[in-house]
Amino acid sequence: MHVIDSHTGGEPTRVILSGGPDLGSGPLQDRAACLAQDHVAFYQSVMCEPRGQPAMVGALLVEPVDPDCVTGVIYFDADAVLGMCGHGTIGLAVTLYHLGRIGLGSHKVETPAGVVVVDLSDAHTVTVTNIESRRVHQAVEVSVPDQGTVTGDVAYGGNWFFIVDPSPIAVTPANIPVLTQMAIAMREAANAAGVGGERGEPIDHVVLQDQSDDPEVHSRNFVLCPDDTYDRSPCGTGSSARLACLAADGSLVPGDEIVQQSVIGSPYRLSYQPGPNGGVIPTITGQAFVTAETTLMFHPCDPYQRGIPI
Ligand code: PYC
Repeated sequence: MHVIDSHTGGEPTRVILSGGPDLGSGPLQDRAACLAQDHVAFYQSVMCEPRGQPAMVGALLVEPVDPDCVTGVIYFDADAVLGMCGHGTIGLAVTLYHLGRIGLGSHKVETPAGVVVVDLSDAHTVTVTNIESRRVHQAVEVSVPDQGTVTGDVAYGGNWFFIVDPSPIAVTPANIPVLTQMAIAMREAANAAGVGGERGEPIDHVVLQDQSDDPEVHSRNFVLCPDDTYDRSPCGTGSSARLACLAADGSLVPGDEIVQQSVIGSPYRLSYQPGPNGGVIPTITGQAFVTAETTLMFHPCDPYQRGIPI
């Protein structure tokens, strides 16, 4: 299996160029459902140690349905298939440029959540124009064991987010283990209480927002991913969901740009335009760097051919 690894603001992406499963030629949502149901062993073997690493997101290249798109892509982590992935899309664009498959400028990419646009301004810097994002519930109260009542917004940015602002504790690297446990408990409590999307979609990510001491930085976030790792980047889909909340609150006007930092301090520049359905069309600018070109091998006698289960 031929893969190229990159990181976006510290968050790893593994683009699978060949050797992935055949998911047919239907709509990408159907192909993503097929990956989730029938190919768990594939995505765990590629994401889990010893071949993968914590927090890694896979990007399986597939034929797009829309011929205007340079590729189709289905994202996944060690635990779940994702609707969309912002840092992964920045990593994908930089990887395709590295391979000479695309040039600088604007290109469309098809994801299960819809068509997004990547704009490469240099070999590492990419602006993603995401699918329309929206807040669906404001100030939902959830009773969380050992934390009491936690209040958060439910918003969609290509994945489903429970966004808590302000975070109950400071968003700092030293607090990552505690933030992780708190966010896992919030996600479990929200899902147990039936808090989620309009059609009962479960919460898959939790965002904890904090202020920044740096006047150039609007805020810092901690983002919990489905595989219980934290996003090293500020999370493109989470930032999109957050932009939808800021817009709905009237706290950010269309076109104004803010800098959002992750818990490790890596930045995205964010802005939005009003969407056609009452939400926002987010733009996310970040940088990615290719880290490795690898051929993964899966020996039939290898006891960890399928990875170490998480
Ligand atoms: O950047 O959208 C994102 C993302 C989702 C999960 C990890 N990163």
